[in-house]
Amino acid sequence: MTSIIDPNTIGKPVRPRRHVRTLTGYLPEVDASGKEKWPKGEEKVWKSGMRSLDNNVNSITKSFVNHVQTSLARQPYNLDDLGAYQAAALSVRDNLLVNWNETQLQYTRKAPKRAYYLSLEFLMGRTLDNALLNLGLKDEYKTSVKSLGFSIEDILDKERDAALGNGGLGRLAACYLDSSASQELPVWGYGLRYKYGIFQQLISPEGNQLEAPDPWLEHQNPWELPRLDVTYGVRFYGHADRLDDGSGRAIWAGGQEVLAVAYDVMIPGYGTKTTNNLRLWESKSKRGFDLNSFNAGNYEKAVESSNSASAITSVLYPNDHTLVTLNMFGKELRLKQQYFWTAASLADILRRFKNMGKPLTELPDFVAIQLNDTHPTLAIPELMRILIDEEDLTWNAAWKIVTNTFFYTNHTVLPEALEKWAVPLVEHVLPRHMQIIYDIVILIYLFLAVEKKFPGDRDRLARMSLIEEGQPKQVRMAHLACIGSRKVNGVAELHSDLVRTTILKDFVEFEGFSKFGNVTNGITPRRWLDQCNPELSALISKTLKLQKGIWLKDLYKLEGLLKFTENKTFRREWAAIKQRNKERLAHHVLTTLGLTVNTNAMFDVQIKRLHEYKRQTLNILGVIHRYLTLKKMTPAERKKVNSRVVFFAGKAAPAYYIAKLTIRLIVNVARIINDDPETKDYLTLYFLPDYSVSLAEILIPASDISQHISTAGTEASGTSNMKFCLNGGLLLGTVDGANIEIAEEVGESNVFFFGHLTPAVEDLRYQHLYHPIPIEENCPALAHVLNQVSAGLFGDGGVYEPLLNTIRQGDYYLLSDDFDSYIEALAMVDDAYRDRDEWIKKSIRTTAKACMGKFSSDRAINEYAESYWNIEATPINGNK
Ligand code: 26V
Repeated sequence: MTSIIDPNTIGKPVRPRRHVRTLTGYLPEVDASGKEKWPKGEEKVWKSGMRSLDNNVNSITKSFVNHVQTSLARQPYNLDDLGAYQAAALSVRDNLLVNWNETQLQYTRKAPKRAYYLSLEFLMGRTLDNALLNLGLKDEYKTSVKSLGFSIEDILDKERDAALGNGGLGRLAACYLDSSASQELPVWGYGLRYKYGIFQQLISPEGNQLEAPDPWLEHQNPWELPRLDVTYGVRFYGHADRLDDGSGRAIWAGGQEVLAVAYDVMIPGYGTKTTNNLRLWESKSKRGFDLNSFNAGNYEKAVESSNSASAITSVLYPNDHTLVTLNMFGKELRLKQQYFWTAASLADILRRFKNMGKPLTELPDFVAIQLNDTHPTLAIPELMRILIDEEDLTWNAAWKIVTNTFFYTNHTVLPEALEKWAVPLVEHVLPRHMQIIYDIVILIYLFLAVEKKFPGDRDRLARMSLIEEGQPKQVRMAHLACIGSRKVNGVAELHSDLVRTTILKDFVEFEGFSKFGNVTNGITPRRWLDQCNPELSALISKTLKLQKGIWLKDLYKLEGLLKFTENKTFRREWAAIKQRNKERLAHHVLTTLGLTVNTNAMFDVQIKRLHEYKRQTLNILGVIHRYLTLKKMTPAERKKVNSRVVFFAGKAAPAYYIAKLTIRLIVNVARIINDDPETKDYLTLYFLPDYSVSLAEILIPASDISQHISTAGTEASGTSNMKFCLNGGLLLGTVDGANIEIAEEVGESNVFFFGHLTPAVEDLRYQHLYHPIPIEENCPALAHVLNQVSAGLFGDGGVYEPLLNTIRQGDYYLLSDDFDSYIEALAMVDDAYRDRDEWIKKSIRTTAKACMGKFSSDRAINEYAESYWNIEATPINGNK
């Protein structure tokens, strides 16, 4: 293929920089020595932080009406809730913009070291409520819209979730952005602006999950700023020719060139002026459509390149099994997504760095790049390519810069979830990067280090290699991320230990223990307490006699609640709030599904992606066991039973058959149980469709007990466990992930643990495989439940056979080994709940202790800032 593209434009801003000037009479003139000369009166305004909008109720109302008439071009006497939401959002956005501008200006001037969080997923949820709370303007807006005849709750409810993520990994990224801005840390996020977020989940009458697209950008999105002038070219395919001048350089040319366009999302800190940036890239064709084909009457061909370019950011991939089973076309597109995003982000980061006029060898002094899982690992060979091919650095100099700039967080040790890319595919899509990866293999592994440290240890070399042998050969992204980073971490103590002793063991022996750390995940208390549970937040402030602005930024203060566990009035208020949150959830179920929920029962919640390792199946089989037990009881016996309502929510990856069958079983069990007059006062069950951040905000505050019951050693951390605790919900869980650290904080008497421990898991799996015991012997109670399902108690039993067989044969996730202790743990929960007063004390202790400071994302992000990125808080002048 001949190149019609100038290779020199790749990675460079496509449009030349414009000539910019200062608004005269408004900002200081800076003379040659850097001295500022301010226009009269302006310096005081700027430095006192007054360069913000006037935010009394009157001016808010004016700004609201103004946006209705101008930005929205609507009549003020003809406005619906959606219009009101948009006007309110635009008016709030004005505040964010002023702060955002000031923050970016000061970052440029002060030039602190910055961190960049590269994540393929940012599960932001809704923004308006969060922005109002962070800006401290909720009351003012409430009053203002009320005076205009609207209710703030209805307006907030009109916003669609920004659902650019699958689950925990994407939500963690969102919490970290909130904490970075709240801690005044110079952190930017980089991601993709998917046209469609995670699919919408519908449930068919038979109980099957159906997927529908999530056109979240259907209406104008007030929270993003299109930066149509911030664009970079990104190349795919073509050919890479090494120069034979001994420099190691190559020229990569030809192929397809796609344009990356920036969209900025403002990230306000809580109670600070700092407003950071999340930059999302959209792909589009560089040349629009092909005029020659168009003129020749071939319209399809004319738009082909435009379609293939915009396809890159069209949809977020659901993770789990679709990634494993993707066809070649899907795999190629996902690889293109990853490269498109890392290339555009790196080009942008380097442009900003270069504007400082520093040599590239100083890049690690000013830039830290965090790789959120292996998805952005191509950034490592990409930075090598830029430094060697475009900047003329030697291999060693480039490698030194790279390995001091990147940091890698691992989020799973499940072998099937570790990313690998087929070598022929990488060679085809990114020929130059494949060369660089091979160079790393040869130089680092064979000649430089591994071979010297462990001479002749061929097995070790093969285990550690970046390339896995096989048909086809595959690039192991976790190895590349590890070898190319300065530090590596897991997301909870147990998980980080597993990373060090299993998947990256050889690397620990090679590079030393100190490169491998742990940063236990955290959650933002702003969204996950103040926003989702305003009544509890108010009670805490009243009880601690502290403004919420204080304790929401120092969650360790919650320990002060401990001494109130013995205070009856406080306990009553605490319980009343939980009750109202349960009623709020019941109201939601009534209005969305038309079903009535018994709010006098204990609320038991399991909400997370559907996956065999998370064991929703264990939960539903436990529910069936309870149902069968209730059926055997006399009415008098039943009266003594603790009433329980079980909630499930979560999406299954579209190609994950077994997970979808689990949903079907849950829905059909619910249908039978909820209708059974003998038992329905004691046990009911709901599957709430289309799980989202906003749904979690309703479910979590209403929970008495929540389930985190993964097979030990499989859940890296979990973060919803922390959210439940913060809202006074108790945990039922396995000794896995962050459950362990939560129990350490609160004391084991406030957490209900069950199941085998991590070290036993491998042996049990071995036993299942080589010395299987029939399930009737291993766990008769479970065998009985399975037989009832097979016999058709919940509709055609045959449908569920493939699901039941995963337990009967092999039982990889050890349901039969943990079932009995699970049922025992549930009985302990019932016992504990019977003593309601003691339960409320446990609930208070859980909020106060388990989730005091440790599980705030402020703590987590500070650990990254101090021990990893080496960045410091950069207060913005005039911070509130
Ligand atoms: C991906 C796949 C893809 C192939 C099939 C199986 C499978 C299983 C899991 C995953 C997800 C991997 C990355 C991930 O989302 N990890 C989650 O990260 C959260 C934030 O650190 C953490 O709390 C969760 O425990 C962890 O599962």
